[in-house]
Parts: sequence; structure tokens; C-alpha cells
Amino acid sequence: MDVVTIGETMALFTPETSGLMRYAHTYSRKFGGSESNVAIGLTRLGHRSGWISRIGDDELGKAMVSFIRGEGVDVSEVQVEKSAQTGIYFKELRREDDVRVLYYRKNSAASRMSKNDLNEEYIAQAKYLHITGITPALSDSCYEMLKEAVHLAKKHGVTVVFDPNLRKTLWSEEKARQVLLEFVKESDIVLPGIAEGKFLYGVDDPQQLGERFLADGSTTCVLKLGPRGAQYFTREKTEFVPSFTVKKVIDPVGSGDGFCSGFLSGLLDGLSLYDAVRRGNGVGAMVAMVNGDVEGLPDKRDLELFINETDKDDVNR
Ligand code: KDG
Repeated sequence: MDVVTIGETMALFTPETSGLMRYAHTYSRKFGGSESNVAIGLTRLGHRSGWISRIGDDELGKAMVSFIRGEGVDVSEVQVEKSAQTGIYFKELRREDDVRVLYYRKNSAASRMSKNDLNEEYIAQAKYLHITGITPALSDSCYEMLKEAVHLAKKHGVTVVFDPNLRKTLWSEEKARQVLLEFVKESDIVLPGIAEGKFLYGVDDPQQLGERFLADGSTTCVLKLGPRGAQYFTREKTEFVPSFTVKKVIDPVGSGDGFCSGFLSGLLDGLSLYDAVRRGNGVGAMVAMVNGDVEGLPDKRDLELFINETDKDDVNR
């Protein structure tokens, strides 16, 4: 396995019309979950990924696992929870530039995950363990499980990649800050957005933020700067990597996960940090141009076409 990830995925209902959700009558059913989004992004790019989770003993859970399995992700570590349901979430497309998210996931099957869900061998054979700050917000048992997963990864020399993925509606700001910093300190690679950096350290200067993340223990920090691109920081070097032109943002949700899968794909293919971040920027941009969390994730050929097309545009300008 190249990357193993752990987290909750939900059935996602997207209204077929924009505006306030109270006027929506028809919805399309998709699936979304930060960690499985990353796992799917990786398989599309030709890598092997596995997703650890729990689903309810219900139709949505079954459809979700079929979908994720169909994308080539290993789901052999997904458990079925008899006493809780699969979580769901809605997207409200208020306006073109205002997409909101509403969760119905309290006490969901995935929030019941615990240390017992972890198979040490499964984590030990991966190159990377990918985790996000959503999972510890789900429940105390999820928090304990994630700490244990990181412990197992470290024990077996698996690189820990952490995306803070701050979701303020899931917990108090105080708890979020404390727990996210705990995971920053335990991770090898951190992939924060600039707003998350500001939330954690109270500054929004990229250079200062990069230094703070490294001082807290990560060997690599990639700071996502939204439409501008991203900047990576290591102890030796920092470089800004510009983004690609996105002609129209259709749905930004999942873009950060796309970035993460592109970046990890670059590392797995032995690219330089600059080029891995560039691949991340490319995937993130492509996801934002499509409705859905995973529908815009490209395969390698589409990604190359997109990157080369955009390069040509830049030359013409
Ligand atoms: O990053 C995209 C995720 O936010 C989305 O897929 C749903 O996992 C999700 C969450 O918890 O918000």
C-alpha cells in the first residue's frame, strides 16, 4: 500500500438547483469524505491506497463502500457498525461563489471508531499514513484511535501526513486548536491552509507560519494559499509554487484533498518538492472546476493535459 488513510465518509446530497436549500426538491446523491477523497485521488493517479472506516449497516453505507471500492481503493479494513447509521451531509449552493455544508453526522457509525479498528500490520506496510483534523473532532474514541494510528505509524517508520482540515462546526475552537496542534507536533508533513495556520498560531504571514509549523516538529510544511498556489517549507529551503488558472470555480469542496492526493502522488513518483506541490496545485484546481468532492479528480493523462495546456496559456499571455 502506498497510502493508508482513516476517516469518515458520508453520503452527500447536492440540490439540483441553487439558492436556499428550503426550495430544493431534488438532490443528486454522491459521496464525500476528506480521507476517502484523498484515497480516490491517489488511485486515479495510479497509486495503491487503503481506507479505514466504519459504516452503518444500511443501504447508504453499502453503496458508499461499493463506490469507493469501485474507484480502486482497498476497503478491507472498513467495519460495519450495527448500532449506528452512516452519516450524511448536504451542500447548499446558495450562490455560485457561496457553497455551504450541512452535516447530519452526530453519533454516526464512523464516530464510533476506536483503537480496535486499527490493524497494526495494515498500517505498518504503508509508505504514508494520511490523517486529518476532522477525525479527532468526531468523538473521544476517534481521537484516541487517531493518536494510536500515529503511534503505530511512527513505530514502523511510516511517514505521517496531516491535513488540519479545521471544521469549526464539529467542536469548540479551543479544543480544536489544542488537538490540531497536538497532531501537528506528531506529524512529518503538514498541509495547512493559510486560514488554518492563522487559527492555530494567530499570524497569517506565510513565512512566519512556515517557520512555526517547522518549529513544532514537522520536517515539511506545505502551506496552501488558495487561488495563488502553495508554498513549501523545509529546514533547508522554501519555495512558492504558483497555481494554475481556474476559469470558473464550480465547487471548491474537496480541492484541498485533491491537492493532497496530487502532492503525495508526486512524492511517490520521486518528484522534487516543487514539482510535487505543482502536481498538487494541478489536481486541486481540476477538482474545483467540477461539482462534487471527487468527480473532478483526474487520471495522470488528464492531469498532464491540463498542466501542459495551462503552461501554454501562460506562454501565450
Ligand atoms: O474536504 C472535503 C470534505 O470536507 C468533504 O468531503 C466532507 O469529509 C468531509 C467533511 O468532514 O467535511
